[in-house]
Amino acid sequence: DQSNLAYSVGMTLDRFIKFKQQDFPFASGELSQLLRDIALAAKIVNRETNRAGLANIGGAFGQTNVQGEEQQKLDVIANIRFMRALSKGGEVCAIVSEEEDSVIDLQNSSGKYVVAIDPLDGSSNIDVNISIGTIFSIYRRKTPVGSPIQEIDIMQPGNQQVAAGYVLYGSSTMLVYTTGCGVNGFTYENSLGEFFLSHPEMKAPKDGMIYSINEGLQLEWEPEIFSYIQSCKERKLQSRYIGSLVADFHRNLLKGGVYLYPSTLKNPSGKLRLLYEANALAMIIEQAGGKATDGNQRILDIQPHSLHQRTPLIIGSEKMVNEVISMKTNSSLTS
Ligand code: P6P
Repeated sequence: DQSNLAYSVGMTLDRFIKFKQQDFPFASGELSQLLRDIALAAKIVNRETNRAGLANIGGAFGQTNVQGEEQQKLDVIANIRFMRALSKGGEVCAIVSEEEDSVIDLQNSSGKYVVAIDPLDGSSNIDVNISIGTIFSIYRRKTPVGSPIQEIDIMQPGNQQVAAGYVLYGSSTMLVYTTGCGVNGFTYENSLGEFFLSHPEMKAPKDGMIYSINEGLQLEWEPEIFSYIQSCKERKLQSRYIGSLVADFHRNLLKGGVYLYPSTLKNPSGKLRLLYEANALAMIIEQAGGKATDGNQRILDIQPHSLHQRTPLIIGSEKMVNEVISMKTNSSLTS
């Protein structure tokens, strides 16, 4: 099939980026370089993740991050690695990271791009050897290159992304990304130190048999979420929830399904972060023919107001997301 062909003809990420740059006649190669910088950091974090159990770096680091969560050593390492790769690469002027209280201004007078990143999402799964992931969004700065970074450069809605992607450190490590011309998946070949095109032109099935939600929070769900999950059970759909967003998202993208993290009593705006989790996955799923909403509006249209703001997230196969939305419409009509 195509993936074996791609592997056999050695379509590496590097070759693919170069090949795809032809889609952008005016491209100057800076975004291509930025994507390579991200892939390099992913290779390094992949190695650290695989060694976590042995090198005793999987345990809690004892410090807490801006989210007040116990910071795992790998979180710290991943954040450092991606920060270093992005600053050394020379294409980035500012970074928003889950692990940093405020915007990191790289003082780079020639950097055109702003990156929002969750260096290692789902890090509570590290110690139990469950897949974890990196999620990233890439924006062009709005103010002139070389001028001071301003809020308008950072608080951009997801519909302004020039690229978005994730790395899944799982049974194999994959890099999946889009630059607005479809979604492509690359699998890492450890022995060669290369990502190979394994999932060309990924498409989200329009419908699916899988729903992913933390059922433990059922008593806190809004009525339309409760109704939708009830309907899933009546239709004997499969419940699959790993507790690692990238892993749940990736499975649902490949097989068809919907992931929901609605508002709860503890997190009235949901738990997931808009800038460096929801926006990237929303761009990917739309490019693959799926949908992403906060229950009221398209994720990509949400105007951010703060770095670490949360959003409810309903994301996956188009038909399934539409069913959740229609539940909400019905419940608001009948209430
Ligand atoms: P809960 C991991 O902490 C994470 O950010 C996502 O990766 C995951 O989908 C979600 O939170 C799990 O949250 O409340 O169900 O444990």
